[in-house]
Amino acid sequence: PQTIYLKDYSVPEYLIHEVDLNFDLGEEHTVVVARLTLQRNPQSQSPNQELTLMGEDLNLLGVELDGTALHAQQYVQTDTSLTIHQAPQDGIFVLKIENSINPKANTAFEGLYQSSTMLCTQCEAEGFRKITYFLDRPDVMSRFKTTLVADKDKYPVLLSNGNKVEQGELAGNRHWVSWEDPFAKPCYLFALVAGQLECIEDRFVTMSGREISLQIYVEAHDVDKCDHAMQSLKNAMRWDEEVYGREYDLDLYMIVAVGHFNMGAMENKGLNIFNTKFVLARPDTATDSDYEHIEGVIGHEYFHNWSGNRVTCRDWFQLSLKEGFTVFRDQQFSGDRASKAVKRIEDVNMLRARQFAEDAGPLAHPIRPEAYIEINNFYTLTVYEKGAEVVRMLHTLLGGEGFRKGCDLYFQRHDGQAVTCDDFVSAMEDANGRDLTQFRRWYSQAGTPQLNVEQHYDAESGQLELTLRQHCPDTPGQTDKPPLHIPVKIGLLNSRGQVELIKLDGRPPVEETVLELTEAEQSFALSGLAEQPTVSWLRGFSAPVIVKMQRSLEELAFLLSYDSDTFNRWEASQQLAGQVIADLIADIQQGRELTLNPVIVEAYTKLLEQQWDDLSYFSLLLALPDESYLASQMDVIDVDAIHQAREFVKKSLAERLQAHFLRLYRENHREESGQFDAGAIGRRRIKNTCLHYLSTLETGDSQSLSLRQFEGAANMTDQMASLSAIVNSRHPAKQACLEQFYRQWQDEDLVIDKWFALQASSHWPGTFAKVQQLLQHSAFDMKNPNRVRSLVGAFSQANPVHFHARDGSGYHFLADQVIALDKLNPQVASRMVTALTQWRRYDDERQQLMKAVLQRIIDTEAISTDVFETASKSLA
Ligand code: HT7
Ligand code: ZN
Repeated sequence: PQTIYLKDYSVPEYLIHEVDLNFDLGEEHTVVVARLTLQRNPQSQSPNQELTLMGEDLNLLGVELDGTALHAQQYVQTDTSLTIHQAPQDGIFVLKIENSINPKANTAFEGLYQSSTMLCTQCEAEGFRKITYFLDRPDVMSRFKTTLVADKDKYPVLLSNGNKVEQGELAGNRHWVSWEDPFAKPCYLFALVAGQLECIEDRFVTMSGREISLQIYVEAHDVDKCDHAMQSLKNAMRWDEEVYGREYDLDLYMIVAVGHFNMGAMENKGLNIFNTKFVLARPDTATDSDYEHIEGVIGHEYFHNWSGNRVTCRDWFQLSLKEGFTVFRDQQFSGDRASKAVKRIEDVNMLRARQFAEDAGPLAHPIRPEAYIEINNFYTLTVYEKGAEVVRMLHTLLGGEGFRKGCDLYFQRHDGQAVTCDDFVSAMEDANGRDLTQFRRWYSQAGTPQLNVEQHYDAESGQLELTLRQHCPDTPGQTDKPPLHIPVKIGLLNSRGQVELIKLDGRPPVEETVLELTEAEQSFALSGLAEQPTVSWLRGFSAPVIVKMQRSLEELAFLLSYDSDTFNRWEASQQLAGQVIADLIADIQQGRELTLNPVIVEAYTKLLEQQWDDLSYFSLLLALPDESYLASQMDVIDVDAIHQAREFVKKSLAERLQAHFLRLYRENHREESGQFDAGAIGRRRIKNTCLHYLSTLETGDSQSLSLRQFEGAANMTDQMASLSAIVNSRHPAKQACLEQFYRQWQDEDLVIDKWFALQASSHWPGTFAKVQQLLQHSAFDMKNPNRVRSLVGAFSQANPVHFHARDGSGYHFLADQVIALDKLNPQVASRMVTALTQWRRYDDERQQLMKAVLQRIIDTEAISTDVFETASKSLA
């Protein structure tokens, strides 16, 4: 397979000003007629006189140039292209291309495909070339006019980008609708939808007084699950006006929910297409976390209208330009909507558990990659989540106002353009008069920097010297990396746990400051300190780095009690529990008897005896670090010891603090069904945290507590939490509850996904056999990405003990599924392979087993380039 390099970028040889598309839609046979108005790009230096358009899986029916049919000698067709010889070099010309496609046969869900009874498109990154021949690259921006023709009964609703301009009836019970998008856009933002859909409507009045019609399209049985998505959309529209001064530009904003979708959602201009998972919610079918994700994803796609659509990417290496920035914007939005502290912790938790692993493994790449085989493999945690952290660091360095000035300049300068990450940083520099040359290294350097911090207090002078050293480990293709520009936010605490002011470089004293680390080693002198303070490092997780420092359990308990930074307070709880668990892991490995360190019991008791306003935050303080985070702290991951040690701590805490957990449970247990405010969410969260601890006791009382909650649950959060407690313990009603749940929800696909995922991620013995049985279940469907993720994905990515079974059965299972899935959907198959990429982190035996299945995948005949790239780079 061919590798594409950023260094080879050159401007397009031709421009396409206008695109007039006509679709005659049928599920197995759709005819596409494209009239392209082209011109040679005056900026192109290429001597090439040919016009090469990209196209895949297309059946070409005819080509005309300026009204004259071309004969077969005037063009050449390959599996991936159509080249017109002697294309006009001067002036505007029109190319008419007619081709047919088969949406029903398209199980890869790129281009035009069928989902249930509807037809829909997914064009990012390179799906448009599966619809018609085109210059399928984001720096070719065109105005689109689209006419859809279809059977009236099968496809009563016909949608595309922009505004509906005309419609009419045809003979044979057919009809047509024409759409026009006034904004030039790259073809990856093109969309069409046809189907039997119901529409939920609302309106939004923009800050300049324009009325926007908001429409959500779903299948009839889902009409009662759209209220939250609609409210989220209105919240996002208002928020973008208030925080970024950005207003929506068309008169219509449409969202369509589809059941078969490779990712979460897609920001097509004026016509977003969403995975149903990120639209549909009713209190009895969706959990609080589903509600939060829906609001986040609706916001994300809406925010793309500016950060992605009005200003787009020059090429796919710049993907983080739109994705990192938009994730940062959606994180800010969700933080403003609920609890900033909780949102930040959840985001960092995910980043550290998953992106840090990616950055330390064989697939590590900079947020702006330099080479790829298959661009779909680069929609990664690094591009999205680390990309958002890089934007957040700009926000930290420039301050809120400076960052906003930079954004305003960026949008004003580049509106209607396809630009680069460098252009984004330049706007930040120019708006703020700052030099960000060194900061730009974050875009090109892979790997998670490590920060060593030291402090030296001199009682005589009252000075505290802070010394920071940075080092970024080698990653594939990158060694000896130069230092980065890292913002390190700090605060000080005195021995009574109060804020100690920071006096640095003669500046006025402040409660908190950002140290700008630019050298490999750098010292900062803080003055006027009567006693040695405790430093609270990297507040709010101000940079995506690993801080290396030893803290005693007592020091961590002190920070857990007194740090005024909500992130670092939680961080102290994680490190404290992490250290206790790490000691137990060592005990297990040495065959020693296990006893619980009383420090953690004291720390938890203190937390449990306090009053908390933000109960969601309180539950996070009580949550033990995830197994994946604990694994990231070990040189050689020992999945069994991690699991055993963590379960031991959970159960021991439950035994010692049973009365507290039970009291908290009772105080917060209400039969609430439809409440989705911070108070109700917090109550459910803390209550279910308590239930989680109590269920480890496996007493008659704890079992009836979870069973009672399961039977009386008035919302999905409570129902899932209790079912999870039951499934992950020796509960006598386990099988009955699982059956009852299935019977109750068999007609709700998204709930059945939860049912699969819960069983696939259970740590209880016998899970692997269960997963194999579930693969044969009538509700399992390899063609549905959500179902695959909920069974194969949950087992391989959220069930370390069973997936990493010593006999390699989990690895073989995954390889079998990847190979089968690859024939249908290479994109999703490739994502499943990532569960195997961390093989170097395990013991020798497991390493051999994982390598062998990766090799088996690579050696499979006709394996896709998607899977080939992920598997072969994993082994490299
Ligand atoms: N920009 C969208 C990316 C996306 C996508 C990429 C590859 C294949 C399928 C896809 N579906 C959506 C989503 C987003 O980040 O907003
Ligand atoms: Zn996005």
